[in-house]
This record gives sequence, C-alpha cells and structure tokens, in this order.
Amino acid sequence: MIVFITGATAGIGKATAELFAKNGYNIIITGRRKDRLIDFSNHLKSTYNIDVLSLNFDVTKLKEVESAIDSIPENWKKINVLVNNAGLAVGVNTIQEGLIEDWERMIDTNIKGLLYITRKLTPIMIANGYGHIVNMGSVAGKEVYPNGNVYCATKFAVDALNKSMRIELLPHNIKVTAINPGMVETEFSIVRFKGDEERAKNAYKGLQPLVAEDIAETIYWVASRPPHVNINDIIIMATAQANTTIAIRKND
Ligand code: NDP
Ligand code: 8X3
Repeated sequence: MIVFITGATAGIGKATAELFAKNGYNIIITGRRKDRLIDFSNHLKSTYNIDVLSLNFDVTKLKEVESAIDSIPENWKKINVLVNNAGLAVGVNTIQEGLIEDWERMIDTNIKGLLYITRKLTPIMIANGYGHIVNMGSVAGKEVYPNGNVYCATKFAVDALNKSMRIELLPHNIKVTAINPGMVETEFSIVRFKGDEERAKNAYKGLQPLVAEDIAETIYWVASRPPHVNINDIIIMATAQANTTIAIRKND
C-alpha cells in the first residue's frame, strides 16, 4: 500500500505520514524543506522498516510539480491514497487592507497547488483502477470569519473541488473525502503570523486545541474503511471550539 502526502515536513502531513508508516504503508513525502524531508525519510525507514520516496518541490510551481510526479518510478505508481494537505494561511487583514502577495500565496498554494497535484496524479489512479483522494479543507471552508476572507475563500474552493472530484472520479473507483478541521496547533499559526511565535501561541491561549495526531488518526480512519464505504466529509474541532468565531477559553 502506498500513500502520497503533500506537505509532510510539518504538522498534519508529517503526523499523517508517521501514522501510515506505522501501519506498514510505503510513503511518498513532499515539501519544500529538503533537510526536513531527508531527516524524516531516514526516521520513517529506520523506525518502521518501510520504503520512503521523497519529492522536494513547491506545489505552486507547475513545472516542479510535473517533473516531480514524472520522476516517480513505476514501482511507486500504485498509489492507494493521495492526501492533498499542503496549504497555509498568510496574514489576517480586512479585505480593504489585505496584502496582494499574501492573497496570491494562499490562492497559489491552497487552490492551484492542490489542482496541479490532482491533475497529475488522477490519470495514474485512473490507470490503476482505484484510489482515494483526501483533501484538506477547513472549518474556514464551511463558514467565514472576520479577517479570514481570502483564506476562507481558498478553503471554500477546496470544498467545491472536493464535491466535483467525487462526481467526476466516481466512474473510476476513486474515493474522495474532505477533512475540515478547526484549530490544530501546528506551524500553521506561525506561518499565518509570519514568524511571530508569541502571537501564534496566543491563538490557542486558554483552550486545548486539536493536535496534528488527531487529524492523522481521522485521515487514517477514512482511508481504512472497507472498499464499499466512503466518508464524504468530516468536520472536526476541539471540544472547546463551537465554530470559527466561538470558543471557550479558561480566561473568558
Ligand atoms: P503546517 O504549517 O504545520 O504544515 C504545512 C505543510 O504544508 C508543511 O509541510 C509545508 O512544507 C507544506 N507547504 C506549504 N506550502 C507549500 C508549498 N508551496 N509547496 C509545498 N509544500 C508546502 O500547517 P498544518 O499542518 O496545520 O496545515 C496542513 C493543512 O491543514 C493546510 O492545508 C491547512 O490549511 C489545513 N488546516 C490547518 C488547520 C490548523 O488549524 N492547523 C485547520 C484546518 C485546516 P514546506 O514548508 O516544507 O514546503
Ligand atoms: C485553519 C482553521 O479557523 O484558523 O484552517 O481558519 S482557522
């Protein structure tokens, strides 16, 4: 069994790779940070006695995506599960003050990157006659919140693409699932706040957020249902969070 995970150098993607490796899958890990890919690949191979293929590329660069996927050896092409996970939020601004470069990074990564990967890998899955695509959405793709505008829009797009993919890939025996988490403490907020670790920590102040392993377990669970069962869509939140704007914190 083979799982292909985008954005496996940190957070949810990394925890997901670890869990699939623990369960005997061979893993294709991807990301831009090559040093992390090398270290993580060595860790997975030595700990779980599985095979790992590392692909170092930026999902926003179509040519890099194409040549990385074209380089996959024949014996790695029987991909059972694709986890379209690489993504990010950058900045928290009103629409009138938003930075165009932040918007472009989010649109290029969360929408276009996911599309580039999917466009290259679906013909391989179709040729195989099976597959399962797990798209990383968000509660931000179900409801908007103040200053979330473009990030929310990208995740609403993922929600739409998830539904479209399920229709179009139905004749090819390819399952399609969306996982939509609320707050998960990873590097996500550090990226969103552009390296301001103090501000990132504050996002989770006074409550217990989800951790990457909670989402990894959910992804592993959906991927390990029997062939006749597909989980279409999951929303998963910390118990302390009710929706994108209401959470209960100890200091409230
Ligand atoms: P992290 O920042 O911890 O991890 C993000 C991963 O995405 C990294 O491995 C990073 O790798 C990769 N990535 C980002 N940009 C690119 C790019 N241009 N090319 C290739 N890889 C890229 O965040 P999370 O694990 O929290 O986020 C994973 C997904 O989950 C995202 O889609 C996010 O929107 C979603 N999500 C997160 C939530 C949260 O609260 N944390 C809640 C809901 C959804 P590298 O930098 O090495 O390229
Ligand atoms: C990440 C969750 O609420 O910060 O997608 O947008 S949120």
